[in-house]
Amino acid sequence: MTTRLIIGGTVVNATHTSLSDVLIDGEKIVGVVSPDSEIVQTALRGDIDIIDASGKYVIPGGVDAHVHLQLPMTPQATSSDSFESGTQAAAWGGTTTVIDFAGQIKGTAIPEALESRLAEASGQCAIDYSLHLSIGDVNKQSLIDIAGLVDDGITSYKLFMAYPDAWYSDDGQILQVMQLAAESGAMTMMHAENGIAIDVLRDQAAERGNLGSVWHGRTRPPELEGEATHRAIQLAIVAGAPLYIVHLSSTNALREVARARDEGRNVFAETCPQYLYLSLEEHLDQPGIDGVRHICSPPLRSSADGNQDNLWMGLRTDDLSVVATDHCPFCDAEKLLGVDDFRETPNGLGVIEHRMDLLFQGVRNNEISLQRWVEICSTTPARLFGLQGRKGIITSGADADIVIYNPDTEHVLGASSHHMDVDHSVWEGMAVKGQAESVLSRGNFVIRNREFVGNAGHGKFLKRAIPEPLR
Ligand code: DUC
Ligand code: ZN
Ligand code: ZN
Repeated sequence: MTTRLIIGGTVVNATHTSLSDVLIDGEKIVGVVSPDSEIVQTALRGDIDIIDASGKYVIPGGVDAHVHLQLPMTPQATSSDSFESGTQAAAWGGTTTVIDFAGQIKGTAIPEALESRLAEASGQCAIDYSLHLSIGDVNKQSLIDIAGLVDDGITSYKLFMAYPDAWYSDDGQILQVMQLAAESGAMTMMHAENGIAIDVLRDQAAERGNLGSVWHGRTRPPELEGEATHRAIQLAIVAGAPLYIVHLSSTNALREVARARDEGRNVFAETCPQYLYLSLEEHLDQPGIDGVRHICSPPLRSSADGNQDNLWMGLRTDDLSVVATDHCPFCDAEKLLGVDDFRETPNGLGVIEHRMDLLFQGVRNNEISLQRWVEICSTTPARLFGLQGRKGIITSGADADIVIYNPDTEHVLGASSHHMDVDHSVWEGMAVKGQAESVLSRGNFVIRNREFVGNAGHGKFLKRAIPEPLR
């Protein structure tokens, strides 16, 4: 087992920042100690790998709680990052844990969905990974199967109020699943958009010949995200279950979450970098390939009402608890399927590599504090999804998932330099300051001084504990 000592850095946890050295034995952190402590002096006299982090931040590896690698979104389009390429790209950006999804499509069984997704990921990942379950068919048998999921370490599942022809669950089905979650302690995640109303708007737009990419946004108005978020919260209250709203994009939905949290409910929400930085006017409302590259669901929102500013504020006030990516990239050939009809575009974009850097710009711009950056990108997602104590924290006993982050490195995001397996970037030309310089996963270097030294298969499947959803 290798012993390593990270010296000279500023250790940033969600709760405090300190000038400490970090001692690693094998896969675990065994000490976060003062540089002049006896333990450091003894370690320095031994056979030890010294990592100099002077002038850098030493942060817990990022936990991206929402990604879609090699997801067959439609018969014609599978998200372009594989488990191998996507987890490598995540590591380049300072993320050391990803949670993807196994999907139970209508008419299929949950155990098979899980088994096949686990087989796809096995041996491919450069960093640790886990799976939520997307539930597309709530019936008698699936309710039995869902109840047993926690024993397999799957302690969270996603339901959909959108997509009536595919993933949709009605309110009764949602309530039943939430009742199970209330019993088991699992976390229910919700895609909160009113899909029935959205489908009416989409049909009406198409009948009028409104098929450009901006109509993807105009037919999914923020009111229908707000309404669904409200309804999901009420159902969770009735069931007595905690609730996690995924990919929250609008002020309308944020208000509903804030109100519930003000009432003391165990309601949480994640937003994504694309909703913090990109907008309907500037990015989605473009002709041709430029527009369809920005189609994701929920859609990019208008900036006219200060939506992005409100989301940053939500991160400050803790009404938004997590930033995940919903990484789901498609190459231009797949995106072009919808260039004449937005409804044919596979939804999603690529961001897994850039989440930590994009949110660090929020620190630089005084939108969030350094500790809050760590909290929303690592510590809270670990806690809400049953990885508390293992991931998202630099403390004795935790996995040695650690990033040496250089706050002074300037770089420009774009397709020629990124490691995501997608042939364009919605972040093209964006200049940022701050970069993961070295990345350790369970004590092993994945990135060392901006060189990839990891391997597919290092990443282990994480069976997760019951989440700790207390506010
Ligand atoms: N929801 C997701 O979480 N990801 C991709 C598309 C969607 O609707
Ligand atoms: Zn969704
Ligand atoms: Zn998603």
